[in-house]
Amino acid sequence: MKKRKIKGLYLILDQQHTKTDIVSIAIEAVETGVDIIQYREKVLTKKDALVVAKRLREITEKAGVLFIVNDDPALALAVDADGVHLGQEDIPVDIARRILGKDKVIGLSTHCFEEATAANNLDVDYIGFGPIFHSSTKMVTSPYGVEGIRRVRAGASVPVMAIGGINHENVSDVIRAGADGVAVISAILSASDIKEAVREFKERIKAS
Ligand code: TZP
Ligand code: MG
Repeated sequence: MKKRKIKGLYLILDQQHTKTDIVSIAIEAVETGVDIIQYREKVLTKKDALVVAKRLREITEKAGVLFIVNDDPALALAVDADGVHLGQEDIPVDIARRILGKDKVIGLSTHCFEEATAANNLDVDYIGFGPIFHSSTKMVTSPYGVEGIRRVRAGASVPVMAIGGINHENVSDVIRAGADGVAVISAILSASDIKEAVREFKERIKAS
């Protein structure tokens, strides 16, 4: 099966960053047009994470939304997710590819220009690059700004998802700078109205 292009609004669901159940957030997000959902689990046991991942897979499958599991190729395979997202400290891309096969999506986080360039020699389907702005989710000392996106996009052979402090106010600038999509945590997870937050992102991305 041909892999879909990675682009648009990429929502990272991490229960550590919200009091609202992430499964209910997923339901609202797919109803309002989110393109990709990532399940990011840093706390639960594998067994409990499997229960959440299964639910998220059902919800995304039904809606035709791409589903990515953070860190864990085995969990991704167990629930037949569309792929996995790896950090620089995670299992190497070539090993993940061997585990997952050629049809699954592999994404890689990059946090500097060297890592972004090095990703061109790896079998990845997209890279995440950031932080673009200051973020309430992650300690950031010197964000790259939209200039960073421009530079990474120019040198990248795969789609680039911008991450870090992206919100309704700055998303248009990020897309205009060349990002194929935006990966978001707090601007959606901490919104009082999830549907409205997703809708607004989608409209701004479309208009950019
Ligand atoms: N990597 C770079 S910044 C960041 C990650 C995981 C946090 C993004 O979260 P937010 O809340 O969208 O700034
Ligand atoms: Mg990781």
